[in-house]
Amino acid sequence: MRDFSTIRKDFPILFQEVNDEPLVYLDNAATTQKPTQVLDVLRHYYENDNANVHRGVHTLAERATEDYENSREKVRAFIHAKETAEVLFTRGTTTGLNWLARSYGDAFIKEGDEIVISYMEHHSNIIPWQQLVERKGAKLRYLPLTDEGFIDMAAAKEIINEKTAIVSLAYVSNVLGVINPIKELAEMAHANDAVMIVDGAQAAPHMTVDVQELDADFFAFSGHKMCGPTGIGVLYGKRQWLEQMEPVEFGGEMIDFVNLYDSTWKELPWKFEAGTPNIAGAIALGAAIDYLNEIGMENIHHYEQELVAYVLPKLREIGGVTIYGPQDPEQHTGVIAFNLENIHPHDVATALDMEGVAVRAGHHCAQPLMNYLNLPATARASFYFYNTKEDADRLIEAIQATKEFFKDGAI
Ligand code: 7TS
Repeated sequence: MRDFSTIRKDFPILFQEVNDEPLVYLDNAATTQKPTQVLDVLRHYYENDNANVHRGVHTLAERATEDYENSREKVRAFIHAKETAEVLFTRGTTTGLNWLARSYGDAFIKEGDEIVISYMEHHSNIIPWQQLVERKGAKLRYLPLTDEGFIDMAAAKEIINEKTAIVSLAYVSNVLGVINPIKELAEMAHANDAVMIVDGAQAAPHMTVDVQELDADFFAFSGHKMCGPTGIGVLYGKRQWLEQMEPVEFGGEMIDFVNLYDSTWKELPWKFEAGTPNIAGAIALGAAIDYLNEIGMENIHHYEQELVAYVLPKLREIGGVTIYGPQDPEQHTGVIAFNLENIHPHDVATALDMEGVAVRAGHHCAQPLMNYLNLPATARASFYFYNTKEDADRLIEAIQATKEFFKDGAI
């Protein structure tokens, strides 16, 4: 097993000063940094193998195609899918969820059907469904949350019913730090002949994902939140659904025969991948998966939980800090949304940046959640496995300094 104290060395970007202080990067829920192992693969690909995939017979094209398809196999193993035909490369979680609303939605959703999401969803797991229900005369319903930010399972039993056609939920919240009981919710969905769609953007980078064990019908995630490049992501779907769905985009690469007035598609997964794909991105995502596997997803999860158990009590000790989501560190992931009494979260984030500590402030692309919690915004520190207890200490010190700075009502 890799020693977590030396892992930082793999991430060159972390070794810089911001505002004359060593950088502490705690905005990993937005995007993660990239290790040299992934950067090297990107550079190696463009320096040695760059060619278009699935069309050339020349050596570079064969190499590029092989690497691209090997990467699909790495993704399959990473999420424990049955076959590579069920692994579609996308631009990211947002694209995957939009494809589903278009493709699955257009094929299967009827007037009067209900689509169930929750109040904690990211906008990319809300808006595509708003658009779909409008096109179809269907209805969008929200699962309520408990005070600590868990899905209210008693309410879920009522809301997920025979009218439900789709249940689409985040596995891990990008604000509250909760892990949702997807397996149980998938059972509720299936008992009502609905499909279970999982927004895995904040889960795939941090814990073992087994789509078969969860019995998810679809699972979307982004490469850039798990040490891969931007512009590459994955949509997993069970073959039985993907076979029945139409592609969302049409053009090169995805066709079998093109006649003057109609065409036929390639088999899965290629029928969904129109145009030249993000070849380098997919290959680098494969390298990111190799990198994560070498550390071990279980180890990553445990290490991050250790960091949370270290930082949450210290945050609470500061006084005047409200922490959202579960109060028990064991139930809280490395995403920690908080507010400082009487200080606007944007001022908190700016003050922390002055200390070299990068956090996000705002609504975190979850405006319905902010309204539900009656909050204009929060600050958010989000940890990854390359963060350390020293990073946590720097965060705490910077928050204390911020509190001190604003104590005379300097806002
Ligand atoms: N779903 C969740 C739960 C997310 O956290 C995000 C991005 C997305 C979907 C969209 O992913 P994308 O890669 O397609 O953009 N979340 C955040 C965030 O919390 N701060 O910046 C982006």
